[in-house]
Amino acid sequence: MTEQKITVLVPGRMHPRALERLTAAFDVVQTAPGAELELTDAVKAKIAGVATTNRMPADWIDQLPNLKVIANFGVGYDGVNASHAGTKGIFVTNTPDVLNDEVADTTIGLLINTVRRLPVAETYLREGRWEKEGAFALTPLSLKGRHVGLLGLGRIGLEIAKRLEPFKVKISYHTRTQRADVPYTYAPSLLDLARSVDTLISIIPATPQTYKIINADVLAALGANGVFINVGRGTSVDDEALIAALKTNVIAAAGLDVFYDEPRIPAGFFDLPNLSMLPHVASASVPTRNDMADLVVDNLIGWFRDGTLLTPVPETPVKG
Ligand code: A2R
Repeated sequence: MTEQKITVLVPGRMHPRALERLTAAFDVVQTAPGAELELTDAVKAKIAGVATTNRMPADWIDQLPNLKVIANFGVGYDGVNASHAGTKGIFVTNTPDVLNDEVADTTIGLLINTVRRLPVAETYLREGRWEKEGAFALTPLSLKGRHVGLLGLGRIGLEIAKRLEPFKVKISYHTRTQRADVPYTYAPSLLDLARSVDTLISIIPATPQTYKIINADVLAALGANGVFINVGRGTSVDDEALIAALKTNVIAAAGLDVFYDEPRIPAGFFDLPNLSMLPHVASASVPTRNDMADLVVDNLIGWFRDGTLLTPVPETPVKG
């Protein structure tokens, strides 16, 4: 196969199935985390494709003179400088849609964990406290009768909204552009959304415009019965404001799957009994991660076979 002559760089870690398929189709150069671009100029000149897990800054792109395409593992590609790649005629792909259901399912799980304190209740049982101390304390919060606001109603946000419908909660949303195809109430700003709901779910990408937009004002608007859930990106949240809001009951509870500087968690988070945390696992099942791995590899194979990209990002548009 002609693909075997093409060199693909894997800077750092990569899903094992993606790596296995890449190795079968291409000459793969994999570098260690922390030494991603430690390569000779001759090797750098051979690299035509990159498969990465959300890391490809401009200066890495600039070191690869013959790079044609960067395939990102993940729907969020904020760690890949796609606009810089675009100016150089280099295409970027991501892995949308194949993870929508998994992330939406996990979001509902995290919401219920947060409101009904299920992980705390299980720990109580496992520690033998049920038998010794009696029934686990009633949860002050309930999902019943809530009004949920979605910050972001894209591919994943819409799946979350559909899953919320059978819970009989009211649903509103805020995006920059109102959607004509949904029955949910539109809020023209994030602050308007926070004022009108008691539960806020963030499922927006990390961009300069979304940086720390969930701030003290938004949390105050959400109110004392408020629940905040983040399954988008940690950079959307002002962590100091969130810690203060949870400590002083400006809001009632929060559930986070994503963090500002993963896997480092602010020390203040661990002391908050009204915070439920997951280690960024929303898409982390074997079947869903396999589908994401296949999409990474199929984008690269398609491109080097006949110029087909299955899922190019908007900054580098190509017809698939
Ligand atoms: O604003 P719009 O109309 O482009 O709607 C998008 C919304 N969004 C924003 N909403 C308010 N203010 C912003 N500055 C802003 N920027 C984007 O986020 C849209 O409704 C949603 C993104 O949807 P998709 O592009 O379909 O992304 P998907 O697949 O739902 O994934 C969302 C994010 C990923 O970027 C990862 O960071 C994370 O979830 O896994």
